[in-house]
Amino acid sequence: MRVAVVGATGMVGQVMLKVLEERNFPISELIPVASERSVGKEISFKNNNYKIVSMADAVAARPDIALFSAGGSTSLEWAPKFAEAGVTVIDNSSAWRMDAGKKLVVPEINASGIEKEDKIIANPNCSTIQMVMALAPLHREYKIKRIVVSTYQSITGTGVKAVKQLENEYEGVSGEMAYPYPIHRNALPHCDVFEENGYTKEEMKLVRETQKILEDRTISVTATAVRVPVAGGHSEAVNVEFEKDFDLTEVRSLLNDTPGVTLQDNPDVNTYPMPIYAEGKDDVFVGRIRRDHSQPNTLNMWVVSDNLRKGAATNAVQIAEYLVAEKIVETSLSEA
Ligand code: 2RA
Repeated sequence: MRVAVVGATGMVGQVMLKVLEERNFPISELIPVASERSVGKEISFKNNNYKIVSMADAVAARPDIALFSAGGSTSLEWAPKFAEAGVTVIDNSSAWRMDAGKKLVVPEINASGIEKEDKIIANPNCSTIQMVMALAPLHREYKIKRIVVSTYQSITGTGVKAVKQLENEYEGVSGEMAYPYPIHRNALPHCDVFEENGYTKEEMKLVRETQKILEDRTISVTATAVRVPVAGGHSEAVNVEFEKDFDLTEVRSLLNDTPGVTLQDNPDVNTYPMPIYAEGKDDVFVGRIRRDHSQPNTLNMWVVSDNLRKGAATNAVQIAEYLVAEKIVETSLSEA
């Protein structure tokens, strides 16, 4: 496979390259793509050096698959150009996620809906991916009625500028601000921008994307997304009401049997998910599972995952793996 990584120098792009290498994705040629200022620079991949190319040159090279993590505006402009050239795009931005004609995919849940005609496939938002990974098996069994979720999101979700801001604040030096306030010793109830309805885009992604991925518009979701001075991953307190009652032992068994989900749930010995444990891993970790006694058919859980991996890069690479395994993408366009 000839694979382009668009946004190869960014945080997620770098993790995409790492994951492609770790999972030995069948790459015959890598085409790293970044902004004009990076064109010509070299990156190392599988002990080979590759020159970064421009978007136009990457389209002309006609890769088989293009993994995008370059922001929504770049994706809106360039993903269609790659698609028109016959390239299958897997895009990590929010640009295409709610487009009725585009698939929004978490492979373990709905990859089977991908067809050859899908030339732009959307990677869901990180906080959505980890939540639906934990909830999908329970939805199938007990049918979700309502979700109340509070997130505690890593600064890596914002990017390099936020990581640098926290480092500066640790060291007591001033510098460029990624947030309107200090993040050190703080918690910001402000991820992405505010919409007219008083919720942030990040909170509304949890509402809209969850309904699309689970293919159920009857699911009610309300969210509060908070940025915290944590690096290793996003954490979420999820309260979920089902149409049907459940058995806690069965809930644990369903989660335990779900590929990509790892139970970490034994408070008696201080075992529960934490970002310092999840960092660098691909699973979604679930713990603090307990019945919500304040109302029937309702469950509480704590969900943690590395937002740069399963929340972005790994999910995108897993979609690419599915495309190859199911022969949805097979021939190398350059040889066609
Ligand atoms: C964030 N989910 O955490 C968003 C984008 N990565 O900021």
